[in-house]
Amino acid sequence: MTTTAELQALDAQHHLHPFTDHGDLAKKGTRVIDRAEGVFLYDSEGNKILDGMAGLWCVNVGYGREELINAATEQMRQLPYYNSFFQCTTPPTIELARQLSELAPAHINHVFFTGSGSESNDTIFRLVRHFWACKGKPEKKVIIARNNAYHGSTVAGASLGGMKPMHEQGDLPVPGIERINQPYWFGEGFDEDPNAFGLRVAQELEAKIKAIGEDKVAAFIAEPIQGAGGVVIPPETYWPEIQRICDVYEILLVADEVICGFGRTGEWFGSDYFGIKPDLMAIAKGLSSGYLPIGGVLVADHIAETLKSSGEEFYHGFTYSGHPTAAAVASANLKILKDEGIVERVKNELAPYFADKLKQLADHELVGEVRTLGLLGAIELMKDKSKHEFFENKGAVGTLCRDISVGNGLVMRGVGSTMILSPPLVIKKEEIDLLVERARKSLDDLAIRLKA
Ligand code: PXG
Repeated sequence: MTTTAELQALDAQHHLHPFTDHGDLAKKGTRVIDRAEGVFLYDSEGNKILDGMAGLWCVNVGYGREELINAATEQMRQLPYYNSFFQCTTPPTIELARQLSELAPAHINHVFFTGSGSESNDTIFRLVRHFWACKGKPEKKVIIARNNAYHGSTVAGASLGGMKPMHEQGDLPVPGIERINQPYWFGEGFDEDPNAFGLRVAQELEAKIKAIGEDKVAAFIAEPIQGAGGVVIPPETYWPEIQRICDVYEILLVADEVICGFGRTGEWFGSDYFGIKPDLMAIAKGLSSGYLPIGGVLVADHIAETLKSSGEEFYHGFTYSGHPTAAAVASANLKILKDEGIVERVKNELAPYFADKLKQLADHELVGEVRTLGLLGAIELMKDKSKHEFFENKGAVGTLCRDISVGNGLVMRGVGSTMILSPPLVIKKEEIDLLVERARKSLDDLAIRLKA
């Protein structure tokens, strides 16, 4: 058997990791995750770790689901791969498109398949421009996005995203993208009434559209709740105002549902939670619970009809668009979510329980705010909460807390000095208790380390 040390040495020699400082990584060594069951991971040293992040916000039905394994096996035997180009399709692809049309809001009945969330947003970038060109308004090209948003790592994904360090590498964003502020009340609007802040930040969209000219603006893109940006939950006033503005100025509303989709908020989509009516929705992650890579763009009827009647080809698509094995697994995953009533259970039982338990951490000396929505949670760490004072080096504190937490048997993700949680949707109440217990121990350990 290969030892952990041997695996780590080979990894360091040959594997370039995503979003990783490799010098730092080589010093610490990688953690080798070996197997998983339910909500628990097991590393190569035999440690059992509660996965508070559902992989990377994606393993919604938990690990080890035989239904998904069987769906993949059966489909691979029947037809592992065929494409959707050249007037072809496959039965699992058709079935998944049908299921998604049923789950999506009533005005959405088409899907364009991709292999990931980034590809979905790249598709959206091209699709909105193509759509307006088909409508005879080719000058409607600008896409408005938000600071600190995450829309993926491809050129369009990273450009639409609002992560400065990503833009600094390789001259991004590409032209044609404008940006407004995020509705991050705790970090950027703390002195204001939250609802007044939400309204004011939403109205930045209107001001931006007016500055550019509505005849030049194609779309506005945003995550219903920003995930990788730190679980930024907008005040109640935010989304209705955004919807109003998009309607008034004829701007396509694009919801990036890559994290919020498939039950994370206690509704099927974050858009359902906030009562908005997007024209396009990017999906991935929870679509297959991460068992196989698959994503897509859900397309509103009026856009699909425009494309279908344009008499033109949309010159866009991927080898793996509508991949039959990935589609079969995604279908089986949606069936589990439906048959087991997982989304309703998140809404009625788990989200209130999670909120109640996690908010008990707000009394900790390091915790400035705990916020949750559905099974998304954020714990904001502060240097001095009585003065609303953040740490100078937020990232170092978040990384330290993350490492302590994994050592204590809980995966939390640090975004700056905000600790993030997004557990599998099948987590049990006693596992939520364990999660919160380990999170508290990690905060206590962190406080000791920071004082030393
Ligand atoms: N949109 C959103 C809202 C996302 O969260 C993507 C698009 C891109 O999806 P793909 O499948 O191309 O990765 C994402 C992905 C993190 C982290 O550290 C978050 C994501 C990916 C990797 C890391 O929180 N989100």
